[in-house]
Amino acid sequence: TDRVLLITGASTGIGAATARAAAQAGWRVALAARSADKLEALVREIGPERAAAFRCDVTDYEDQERLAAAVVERFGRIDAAFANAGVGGEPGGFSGAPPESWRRIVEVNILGVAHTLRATLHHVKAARGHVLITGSIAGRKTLPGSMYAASKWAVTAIGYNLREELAGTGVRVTLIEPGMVDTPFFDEAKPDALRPDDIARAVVYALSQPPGVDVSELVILPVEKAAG
Ligand code: NJP
Repeated sequence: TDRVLLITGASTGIGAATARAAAQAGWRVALAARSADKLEALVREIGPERAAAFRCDVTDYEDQERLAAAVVERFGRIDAAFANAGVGGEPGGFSGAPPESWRRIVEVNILGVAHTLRATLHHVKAARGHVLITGSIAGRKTLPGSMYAASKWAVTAIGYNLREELAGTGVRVTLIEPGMVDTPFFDEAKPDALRPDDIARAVVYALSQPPGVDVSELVILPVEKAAG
């Protein structure tokens, strides 16, 4: 296959692992994030015939339009878009977290995803392709004081509403909902969490289905350790 997968948040963590796994599975990968140096290193690792780097801030819609155009110029098409970029919150809850941290969360996690959809859907529809979105287990349950979880509830709703919008177009929509994953999302290592590869396999699984098979949601959790 020479199908093309665009990944936002591709510089580290889940996005970078997905780039490696999808390239391994035969996809050409367009890697988007703000850290151009990390993207370039990943392109060198995967190989410049199968991967290309695009600097993009997902909060800036114009930037995402430029991204989509640049990917089409480079690879000729966008078959699948993985809206994966996201940021975490700060502690303190609604009683104490800095309000600026909420703006960032809304801009990246909610508007960033919507921008990616708006900029790429035209191309993905033309390919009768696939949209994947990184939500979270936090988008399905309550977490005390968490604006991050609230943003992921919004992402869950975006995934469901997008699915309805795209009904009958042949475009598949997959919501990826991880539990805790050991990535630079956290300041410290998380030895009991999932690995980025664990999520990358799920993404490639959804992408690899026959055309008639629509994997709508994947919840992937670490096995809980026994108490005591
Ligand atoms: O985190 P990390 P993950 N414009 O920090 C990019 C969700 N999730 O892989 O721009 C464009 O390694 C950033 O790149 P850069 C989580 O909510 C995680 O864990 O260069 N890109 C980097 O590539 C998120 O939606 C866990 O800084 C921007 C990437 O986003 C997704 O998984 C659990 C950007 C973040 O990579 C990937 O997170 C869960 C911007 N403005 C859901 N801001 C978990 N780790 O436990 C950031 O349920 N990025």
